[in-house]
Amino acid sequence: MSDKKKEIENLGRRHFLRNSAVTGVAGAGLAGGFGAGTLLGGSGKAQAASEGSIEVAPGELDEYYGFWSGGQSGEVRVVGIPSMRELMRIPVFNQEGATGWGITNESRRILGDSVKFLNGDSHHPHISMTDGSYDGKYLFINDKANTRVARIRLDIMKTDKITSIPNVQAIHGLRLQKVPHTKYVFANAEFPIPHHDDDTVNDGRGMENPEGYYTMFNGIDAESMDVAWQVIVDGNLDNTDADYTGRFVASTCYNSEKGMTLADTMRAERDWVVVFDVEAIEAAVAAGEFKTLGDSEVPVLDGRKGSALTRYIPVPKNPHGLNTSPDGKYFIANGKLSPTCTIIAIDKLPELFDDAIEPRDTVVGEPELGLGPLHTTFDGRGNAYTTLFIDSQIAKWNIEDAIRAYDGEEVNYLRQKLDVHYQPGHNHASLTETKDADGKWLVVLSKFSKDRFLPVGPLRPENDQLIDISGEEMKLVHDGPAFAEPHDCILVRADQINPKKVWVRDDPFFAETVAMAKEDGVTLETDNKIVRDGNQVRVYMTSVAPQFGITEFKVKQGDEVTVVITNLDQVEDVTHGFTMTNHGAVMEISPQQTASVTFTADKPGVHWYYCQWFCHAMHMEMTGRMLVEKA
Ligand code: CUK
Ligand code: CUA
Ligand code: CA
Repeated sequence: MSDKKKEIENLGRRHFLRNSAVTGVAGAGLAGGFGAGTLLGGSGKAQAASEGSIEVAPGELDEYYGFWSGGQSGEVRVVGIPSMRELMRIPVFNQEGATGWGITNESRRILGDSVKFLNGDSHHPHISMTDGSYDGKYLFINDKANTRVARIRLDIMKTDKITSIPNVQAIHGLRLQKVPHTKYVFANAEFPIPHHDDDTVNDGRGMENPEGYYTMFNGIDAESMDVAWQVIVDGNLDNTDADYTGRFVASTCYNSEKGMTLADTMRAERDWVVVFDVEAIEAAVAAGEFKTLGDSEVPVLDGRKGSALTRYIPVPKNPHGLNTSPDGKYFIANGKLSPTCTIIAIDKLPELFDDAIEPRDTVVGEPELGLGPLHTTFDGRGNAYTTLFIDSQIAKWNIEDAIRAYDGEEVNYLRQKLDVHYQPGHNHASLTETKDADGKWLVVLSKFSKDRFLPVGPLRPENDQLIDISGEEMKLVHDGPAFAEPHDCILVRADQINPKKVWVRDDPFFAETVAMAKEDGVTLETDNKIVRDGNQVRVYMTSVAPQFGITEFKVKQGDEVTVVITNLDQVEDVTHGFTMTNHGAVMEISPQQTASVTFTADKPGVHWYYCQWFCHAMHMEMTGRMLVEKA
């Protein structure tokens, strides 16, 4: 195809997408709400890769870890940057057959009662911080689908805690306290539900009266993962971010109308950002100024309009992303149905809480950027990068210039617009949510890939694009297809993460299994032993490539069998597995790990088990037999 023809086709498909996106909104009667559209205009074509900049040669390592939410797949993915190679998948809210997540006893304990859910919807991965820098200890992520928050231990890259949040529906926005350290995980529950006068929630009464619906902002203790407190708000809650003093957290609300339909949620020209005063919340909890709801013991505070705990700052219109600039100066709310972002000066918030100024007095800028601003990220050099969903672009703009323009100065705050492909949601620059923002790489999570990859049926991959932002100009350097559906990602310097190479034997991840073995008088590191306890049979064995410690055991039909395997291999990367054929039982056993799985031996006969993780030249022969006697 000629270059010219290609260019025409490119334009054609961009227009198609853009028109359909606008029509979708116009159909709801709102196209008139948008501003003039692009101010600079797109460059029209992708830039060529700057020579060699993303190449990570065979045998070389990436400079950054990326942690990707897996969206409605419920998992977290680890990606190398700049190569964009997927390094690992960490199952969280999903069931996963390679490692046995949701199947092994260790993972089922972590999933707790919520093990009954086979799905999750993870959006916002964030790593714990100390003094505003990543400390590499934990990664937290929300589950919108089943109202949970999970923690991943980054030394082993496994989920180690999952908490179901009571009295609310759908945890969406999630961020961490940055300073002095991550004491709290802040989690926005999105959907308002009926609250009742007798301090219960959503028990079937009051369903016809949306006026009585509320949602809550949640503070979760990052160490215990218990919910520390909940704050009732007006409207609903979308995204959130914290400041660099430890005192303030801000959340967007797109449904100040408390509408129950799409049209209702778009009626008001302005919704708001609600700012929470964490110190005031803690003081109110300490003073006992709270109630509890239903069976839950979590302190519940009233943060509705007029409360001392919150302030509501009007911003246009159905705002979405909320991002703190890495210099700690600003909260930036992304307008979505307004072509603007709203810049809120954090140093004015103490005055606002003292009622010395009005809510809008905290707004120091409101730059017009283009259609559908969703999320903003930063390079640490004073520039912001905002995704424009409808325009399919990234707008690079200068924050201080935008503030000057708001003051009436004639200054162009827009630096560049770059086409992305297509319909970007989140974007994220390296280290941007910490004070160490280094402005090297920008990842854009495009919701549509359309024609960028070979077609794979009606369901298409997303397109995660990598942009070099180290220079004056943004340069698109890589397209990366991704399965459903990365909402957000973070980029962390490789030296900030220190994963273990093999398990340590006293790891709390399998401590309960070790305790069970102790009660059975079994030393996991040496014993191959079968313990019968009524109709429960516990089969303890070791593994050393390419052999299980027990290659034959006998049980009775109907027995509940628990297989516990301790992998004695010390060699990095020699992971074994255990799969019992036709029983749905599977697990990963990495070097020095103990893992266990429980199933019912409900079929008489011979059932082979095998190692499903290729570990050795004789891996195929790493098998054994379970002999089930007829009942
Ligand atoms: S949200 Cu998906 S594009 Cu859940 Cu952070 Cu904005
Ligand atoms: Cu052990 Cu394959
Ligand atoms: Ca609204």
